[in-house]
Amino acid sequence: SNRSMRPDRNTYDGKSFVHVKNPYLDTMDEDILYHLDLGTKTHNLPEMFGDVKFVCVGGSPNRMKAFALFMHKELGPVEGGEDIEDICAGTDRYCMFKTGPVLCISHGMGVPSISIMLHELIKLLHHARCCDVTMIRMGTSGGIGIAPGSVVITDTAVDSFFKPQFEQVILDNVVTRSTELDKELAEELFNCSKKIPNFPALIGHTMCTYDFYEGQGRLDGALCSFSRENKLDYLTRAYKAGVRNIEMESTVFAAMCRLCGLKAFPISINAIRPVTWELL
Ligand code: R2B
Repeated sequence: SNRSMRPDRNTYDGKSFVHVKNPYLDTMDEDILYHLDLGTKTHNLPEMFGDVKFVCVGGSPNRMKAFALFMHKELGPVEGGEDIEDICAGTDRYCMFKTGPVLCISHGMGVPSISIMLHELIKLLHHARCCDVTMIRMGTSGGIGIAPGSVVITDTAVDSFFKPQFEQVILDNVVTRSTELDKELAEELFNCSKKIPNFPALIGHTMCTYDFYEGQGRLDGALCSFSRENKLDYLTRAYKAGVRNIEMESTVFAAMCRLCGLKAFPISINAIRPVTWELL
């Protein structure tokens, strides 16, 4: 047989499976996905999720439910009627909806919140033996020097120093992980956006910060230790480095998906004022 296992890409028979890079997982009798209220002994994960091809994540539970309902209608008449149930109803940490091959999950705000969700979601996709999965973060963000309401398709997720990397603290070590994304996917999505009338979209770098206020140069937090000039200087340097929007999850999203063999891209819509920065 010409069946071949490609450990480098985790492909089998041309299909790409999800990597989990943890030798301890195989030795565990049961894996409990605490914050999703799911587990390998309590749920039949392959039956529930085996057909998932697209995972859409976003910060707010209500927005993810609205998107899941939209997809539910788009995909046409399906069993179960008009409504969809929150699969993670047993926890109020995250919410999850599935319609056909599309899984929608909320991730809360910031790197630690999305990272907890991604650990458990990636293990879920692995246990369910899903293949050829594409992950999309559909988030909100603040644009820099671009029209409010426009959509940024991220080609590279960068940190606060404009570097394409994510620094993960592991025990007391700092491990630097790449945040490089699939550029072809970004182009593909951009081409789709051109076919939709009045849909302002662009490709650019997305900067991920650990703080919404001082970390993003806002002057209206409880603390502000820099001047208006410092802020403009920083945002101008970010713009010159290719950054077109700022949010709080893209680097860990890119780094974790990349390491686990998942195609991923973040896209984010820029909120209308006061979140969009105009560079004069
Ligand atoms: C965008 O919006 C949230 C902050 O308001 C945060 O989750 C992000 O990345």
